Amino acid sequence: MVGKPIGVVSCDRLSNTIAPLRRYMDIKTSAQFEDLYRALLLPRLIEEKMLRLIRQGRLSKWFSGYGQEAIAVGCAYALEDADYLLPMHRNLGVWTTRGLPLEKLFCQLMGKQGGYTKGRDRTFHFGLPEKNIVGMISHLAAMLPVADGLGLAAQLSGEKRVALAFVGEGASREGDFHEALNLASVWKLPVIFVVENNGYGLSTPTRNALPVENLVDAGAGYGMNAVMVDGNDVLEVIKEVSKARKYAIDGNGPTLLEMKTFRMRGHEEASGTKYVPEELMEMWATKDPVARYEKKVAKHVSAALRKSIRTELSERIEKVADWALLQSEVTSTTEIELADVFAPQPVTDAPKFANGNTRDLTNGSAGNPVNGKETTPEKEVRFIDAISEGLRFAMRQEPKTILLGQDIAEYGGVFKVTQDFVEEFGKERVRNTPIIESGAIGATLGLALAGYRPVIEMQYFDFITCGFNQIVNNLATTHYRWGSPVNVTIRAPFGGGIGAGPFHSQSMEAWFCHTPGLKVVIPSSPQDAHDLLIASINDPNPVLFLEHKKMYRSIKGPLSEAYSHTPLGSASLVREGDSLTIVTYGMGVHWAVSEAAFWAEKGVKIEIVDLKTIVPWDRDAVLASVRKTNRVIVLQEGPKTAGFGAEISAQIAESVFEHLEAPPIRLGGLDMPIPFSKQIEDEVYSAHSRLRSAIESVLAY
Ligand SMILES: Cc1ncc(C[n+]2csc(CCOP(=O)(O)OP(=O)(O)O)c2C)c(N)n1
Repeated sequence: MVGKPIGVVSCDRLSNTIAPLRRYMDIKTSAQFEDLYRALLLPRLIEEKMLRLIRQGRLSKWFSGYGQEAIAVGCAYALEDADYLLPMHRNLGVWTTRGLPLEKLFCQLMGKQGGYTKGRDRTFHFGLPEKNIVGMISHLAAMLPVADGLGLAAQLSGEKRVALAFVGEGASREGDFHEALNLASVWKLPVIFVVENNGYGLSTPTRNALPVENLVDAGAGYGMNAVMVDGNDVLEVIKEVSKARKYAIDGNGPTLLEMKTFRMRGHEEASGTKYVPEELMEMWATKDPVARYEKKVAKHVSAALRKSIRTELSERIEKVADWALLQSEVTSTTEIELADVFAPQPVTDAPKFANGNTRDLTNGSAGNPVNGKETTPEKEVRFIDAISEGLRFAMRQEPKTILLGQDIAEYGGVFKVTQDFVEEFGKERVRNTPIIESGAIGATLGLALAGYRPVIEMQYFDFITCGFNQIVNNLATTHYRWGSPVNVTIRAPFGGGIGAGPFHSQSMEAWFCHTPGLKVVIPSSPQDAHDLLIASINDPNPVLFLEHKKMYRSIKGPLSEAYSHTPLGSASLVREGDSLTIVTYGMGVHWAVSEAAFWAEKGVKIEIVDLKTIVPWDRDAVLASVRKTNRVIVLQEGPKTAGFGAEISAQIAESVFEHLEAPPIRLGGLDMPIPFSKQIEDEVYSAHSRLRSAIESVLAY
């Protein structure tokens, strides 16, 4: 790679930017050594400036990478611009080496107007798609599975690019570390995992957290290439990352690089280093990466030149910092903030029809016995078949639709939703994952950021808890924090009534409704399941799509032979009435329909609103119905306390109180784990067993 054009870090006084660097696998000429010197020195000098600002009380918080610059700079330097970088809290050198305008970077670091996250997230928690940098969340190790997804995207598209993710040795004990390394190795993904072993995880020394002396020894356990690197030698970092990159793009899979270094400052500036023995600090001070590099390349970059570079960069930093400090604090409005929680939905999801049919739903929703008006032929299908068909449609519609899940390929999934999919779409697009919910969900984020639209199947909804962090903190927050849409659909068979006990029966949708940035869909009819699944996959936001497993084979209904866009967030009036409204979703719709038939014989007309999507939910439809009937039961299958029904009920009370002739009643499962015994589940736990008496009391009020 010698002979690539030379790039120089320069102060471009016109554009006020530091020019992006060029990268070399092999640095030989004096100009190249000078170029790298500038790259290494820049984050050091910015750090020093930030530390001065903290001492002056002009900056609130700072996570220092002082003494560790060779790692961030070396990694970014060794990669191509197309490669993905996933930096952590001590990796300022990633940003500077990728050539960000210092003005904007400083605004971000100081929380000023004009920063990358518009004041929505702190210091280094932001991604920059145009620079192929993916932003971290606070949760340690959570970005490692995301790197897998980016690597998978590169592998699927045949692009020669890698994803490099950083993690501290402390965070390497998190499950995401193990899940990510495992997945990358099994799928031979072009990913480089860089462990920055800096001696401490907050106050805990490495020896108290790791059962092995060297993390590279763990590489064998993942069947992975693993190399120990002197993390304070920028040339060695560049050499090893370059080798790992070549190894990855040649199709050999991931590499684990353990980079030994030391944290020379407190965990964050305010916390100090009292617990670190003096001798350690002194010993590592002798290995300072900037001083070492200066010594090593003295004959290429003279003392005089180094001095002038230092002066030039320092002056530039002072100037930018002074300017940034004068920028205004971030301000915004409710409208602006709420508008960015979700990526805007396209006006239509413009389906490319698999069979050329179209269907007009403007007069109502399909599968809706009251106001549906079908214009194309229908067939009678089971709930599960409608889901399979919807999924198949989405797969045909867009080749970037990728399915992931446990046992979903040849086996067809435990419920057989993806039976025969491998035959039609191939194993690249229908992928069995290891048993790693968090690792696999994290990987879907990477795929989505790279332009794919992954659909992941949870084997059972209950196991989604093992991937909770990725969903609520990573998928759901990304668009709001730094603007990248996250088109991921998580399918999950949920619900009880099948005698499956506490861990295969849960309806815990409420956990996810409390998570801004995530949509939650719960269809009750085959047609809705089909159409809403396609709409979910077309939606540029993370969507949790819950499929009631008891309904898979017990519920049948018409399915139109064509697809028409059904927007997320609109409810159906399943049955019209005037005495009482039941607002519900999922299995509750079927309970309500059979109960309404019973009351109809007594002349009581019950109206049923099927929400279909609970985030966002159709408030207008609910309130309109309650205004009409003046009595309401909100019915859910999951436990009553803090269930989603509580939200609906509260909003009814807040908004149409004066229309109510009885208090809004919430009906849900008992607040207890779901019992294995069918008798206890059906007759004690289930809300269904209490529906009739609830209706009686609301009518009698
Ligand atoms: C999941 C999670 N647990 C705890 C924390 C709080 N925390 C932030 S940094 C840190 C220490 C991290 O140590 P290490 O991974 O070695 O990285 P270093 O800070 O040393 O670079 C801790 C415990 C967190 N951010 N995320």
